[in-house]
Amino acid sequence: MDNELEQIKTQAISEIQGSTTYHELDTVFRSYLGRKGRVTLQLRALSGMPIEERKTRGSLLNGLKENIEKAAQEKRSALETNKNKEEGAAWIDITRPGTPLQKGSVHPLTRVGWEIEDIFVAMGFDVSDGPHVETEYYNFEALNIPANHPARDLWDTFWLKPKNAGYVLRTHTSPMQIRYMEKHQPPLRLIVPGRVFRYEATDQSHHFQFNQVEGLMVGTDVSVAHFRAVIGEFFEKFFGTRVETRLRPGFFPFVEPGFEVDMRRQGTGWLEMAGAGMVHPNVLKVVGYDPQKVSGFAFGMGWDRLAMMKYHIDDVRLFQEGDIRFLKQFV
Ligand code: FA5
Repeated sequence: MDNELEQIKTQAISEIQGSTTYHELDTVFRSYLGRKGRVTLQLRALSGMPIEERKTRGSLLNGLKENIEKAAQEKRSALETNKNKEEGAAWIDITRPGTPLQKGSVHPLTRVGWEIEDIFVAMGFDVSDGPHVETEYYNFEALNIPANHPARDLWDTFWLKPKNAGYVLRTHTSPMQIRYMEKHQPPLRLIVPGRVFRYEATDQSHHFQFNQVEGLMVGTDVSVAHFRAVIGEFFEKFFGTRVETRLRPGFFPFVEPGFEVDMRRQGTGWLEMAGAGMVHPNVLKVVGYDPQKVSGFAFGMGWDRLAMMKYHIDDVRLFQEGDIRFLKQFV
């Protein structure tokens, strides 16, 4: 093969092997052996040549043509194999069962919160919420706990800086008693579910941030008997059975008399569930009510403790650790 044909062969084979798609391969192939391809034109030119030259050159050109066709055929097969491989990798068996999606669930404390609200709403209670950052006035003073009163030590408080600005993370939901009474007139029935914060060490039944439900009922002749009836009805509905409760005397500056409410379920000891009492006359006066005409009861219940009792959880900290193995039980 003369030099020129040798060059065409090398170039054609290299271009053919470098093709990455059928389309590219076809274009290369046609540039040599298509109707106006380089080799085709040379084949056509043979007819004008003297017979001897035509023979020699014709055989060389036909050899070249065969080489190009062979190389193109091989490349076509190679592309075919790759295509099958790629398609094989992307192939999806739509009849295969899928991986089930992980199902989320409502956090047990949220669920308990909803249940608490439903039960009290059914008894005619209004539901309200208040700020987590509270003023000293609402968290303490208006609740009959003046500055420097030893009762302030009952609640270990997170003070916001600077301390003399008088802002705290509310230590209980009781400030909402004041805020609500300032805006409403008796008779009233209210619950306030919400988060509270205390600067204290944690243990099985104590957390530094937990949830309470405040309850307040004010009207004419509201008495401890009303409180017992309401709280008894609540426990029965919440636990779906009668539960044993007891009232112990307890001190809270904003009630008089005050008591602690304990409850016991089969197989468990007594657990303090709530602080409660008859609203102190000073508190009624602060919001402009006349203690001679109206009376009321108030309570502050540990919502996390209700969840502990309901689901037989022996450590309150589990509710806040976000451990998926624990939370999965409540799906
Ligand atoms: C109070 O916070 C009063 N505000 C309750 C009250 C309201 C009394 C209205 C009278 C009238 P006490 O600090 O005891 O009280 O908390 C109330 C309830 O919250 C407790 O009975 C308990 O169930 C729950 N509790 C208290 N401390 C924690 C804590 N660290 N972790 C989880 N639950 C707690």
